This record gives sequence, structure tokens and C-alpha cells, in this order.
Amino acid sequence: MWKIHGVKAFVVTGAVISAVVGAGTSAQAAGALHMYEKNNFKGGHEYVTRTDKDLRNNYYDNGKKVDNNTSSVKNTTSRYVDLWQNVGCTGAHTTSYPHTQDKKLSNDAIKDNRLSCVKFR
Ligand SMILES: [Ca+2]
Ligand SMILES: [Ca+2]
Repeated sequence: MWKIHGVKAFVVTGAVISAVVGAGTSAQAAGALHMYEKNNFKGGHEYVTRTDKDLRNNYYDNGKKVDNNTSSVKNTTSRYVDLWQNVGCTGAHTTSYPHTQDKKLSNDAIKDNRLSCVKFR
């Protein structure tokens, strides 16, 4: 009786551990939407791994603000990520396709230095 109970408990624990490991693996593989201050992925760098509807409190690794200050992006996720002009995800937008990069946003609808909201689909 005691042993059977112990085996059951072990099985349940094992299932939980594998579920957690599985989630961690997929989160790592999910990548990020990388934002760069300048064209060609130069200048400050910052990234988000989920929707962020207000970039006003995000800062590049060089201390400069991200809001209205992004010129190129890399999408290393398997998700479509919409890049919006305004906080709250309104205005002009450009869609970043999974596993693509754009070295210059000035020729896209979002334009240069206007990004304020990132939405993962
Ligand atoms: Ca934010
Ligand atoms: Ca903006």
C-alpha cells in the first residue's frame, strides 16, 4: 500500500518536471523581437519576448529610450510581431514575419523612429 502510493507520487512528480522542462525549452526557442537604435542593427539594443504596448519605459543597453527611437529590428521568434506607431498599438504598423530581420524601418509603414508598441500574435 505504502509502496504503491510512493510510485504514484513519483510518476506525478516526473510528469510535472517534464512539463516544466518542456515549457522552458519552448520559451528559449521562442526568441525575441530585437530593437536597435540605428539602421543595420547598430546603436542601442533592447528586446522583448512578449507583447509590450508601451515602450516609453523601455531603454536600450546604452541608456537611451526605445520609444520613437527604433530604426531596425530582428525577429528571432516563430511568431508574427506587429510593430505599431503609437502606445496602445494604434496608428501605422508594419508586421515583422517570423525569423526575419529588417535593417531599415524608414521604408516601411512604421517608418523610422516611430515605434511605440510591439504586439506578438
Ligand atoms: Ca514597456
Ligand atoms: Ca510612436
